Amino acid sequence: MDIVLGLQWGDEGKGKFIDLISENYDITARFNGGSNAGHSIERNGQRITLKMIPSGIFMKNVLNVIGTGTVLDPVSFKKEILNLKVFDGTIQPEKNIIISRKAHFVLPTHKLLDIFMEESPEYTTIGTTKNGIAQAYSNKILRQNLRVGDLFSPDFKSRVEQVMEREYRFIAGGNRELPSLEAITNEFFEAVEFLKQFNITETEIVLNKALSDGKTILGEGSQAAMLDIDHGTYPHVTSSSTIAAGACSGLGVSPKKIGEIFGIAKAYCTRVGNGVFPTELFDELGNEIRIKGNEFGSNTGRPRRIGWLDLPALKYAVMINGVTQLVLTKADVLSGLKSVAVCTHYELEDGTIQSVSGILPETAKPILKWMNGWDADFSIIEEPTALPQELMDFLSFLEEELEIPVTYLSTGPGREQILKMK
Ligand code: 2SA
Ligand code: MG
Repeated sequence: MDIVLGLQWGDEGKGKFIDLISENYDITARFNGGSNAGHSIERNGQRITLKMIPSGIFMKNVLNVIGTGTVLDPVSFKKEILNLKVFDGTIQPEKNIIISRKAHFVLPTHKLLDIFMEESPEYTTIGTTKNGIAQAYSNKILRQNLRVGDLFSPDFKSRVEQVMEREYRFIAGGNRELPSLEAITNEFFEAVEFLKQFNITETEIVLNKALSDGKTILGEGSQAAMLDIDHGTYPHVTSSSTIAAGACSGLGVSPKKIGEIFGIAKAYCTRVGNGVFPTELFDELGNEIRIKGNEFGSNTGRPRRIGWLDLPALKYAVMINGVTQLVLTKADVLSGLKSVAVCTHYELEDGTIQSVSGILPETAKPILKWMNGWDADFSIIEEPTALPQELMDFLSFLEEELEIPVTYLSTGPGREQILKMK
């Protein structure tokens, strides 16, 4: 099994890359997260953002797995499937998506709780996508949640109602305007009915059997390393395991079965939501990059924060994931700048210099290395040899620092705009 994951704070372009390489695999499998993901894919000049559906869905012969480590919101999933069918009428998602019995449900009250906690001064504001992700995962850890496979048990309805009533009461205490409990409960059960047309099964067995039959699997991560619940910039992280190890636990596949680990990084950094971001740009240049790079949340539309490439954080991400190949995206967005910066180290308050870090101390000063910028019409570049020398120097610098090869370079948002470098 190979794995694709983001190395920064998300939106590195995982969807596009998976769409490109998934034709080489028999199966793509999502191992973490839920409808908080936004994997953008372009087809015939049109763009669709996948949230829960694995990015291999456009390949007719690829089986798509929603794995055990994910949290599934049936209401959002139903909308996503209906939307996908409008986008491309030839796709039959019921035939080539299978769902883990052990994936956890996101209940409607989880989403209300997410909004409640984000807006209440009594909680730390994370800047979540308000999809109820943390609430579903925390109920899982508390062992109070319902799993997808529970929908087959006779007491499913009463158990859902019990949890929802309890959570609704908790939020309603705050004098807030809420949708009626009955309406959201009905909507949930309708969406659960819709879900029944999918094969809900022990995906671990399907995946491991596929591997022993010589089939190939691509594990698809959502969010990214610096948003990992354990290793990211806590508390401003998501609630799942976003790293390579999370693919093993989230899919039930042994670490011994892992081959290539593709890490996706942008030539600069972005992040949405709150949290530490040492290289953040607050000036007009940051704004220009945001607009040129279309850096707005693909689901929520939130403007993304922009900053220079952060090597100490990227080195940390490469290290904890064991990345074997780097896929660099959005270098084209920086085209035309006279010079570009990379943060190579942090200087801490006591003068210590740090070159690898997953903590990114709030008071650390980023030490920037300025390099010559590049300028090219990326829309006509079809070969690595046509790339500007300054960009090649930038790539060599990254390879030296990170000690891994840059094997793909994205040259624009279009599906074909990607170069195989090695
Ligand atoms: P959550 O909703 O509980 O997972 O939020 C917790 C933190 O994780 C961040 N997060 C993301 N960051 C970037 N992209 C994400 N997906 C969408 C996209 C986001 C969107 O691809 O554009 O549409 O706004 C994503 N999902 C979660 C989030 O910002 C919090 O910092
Ligand atoms: Mg995204």
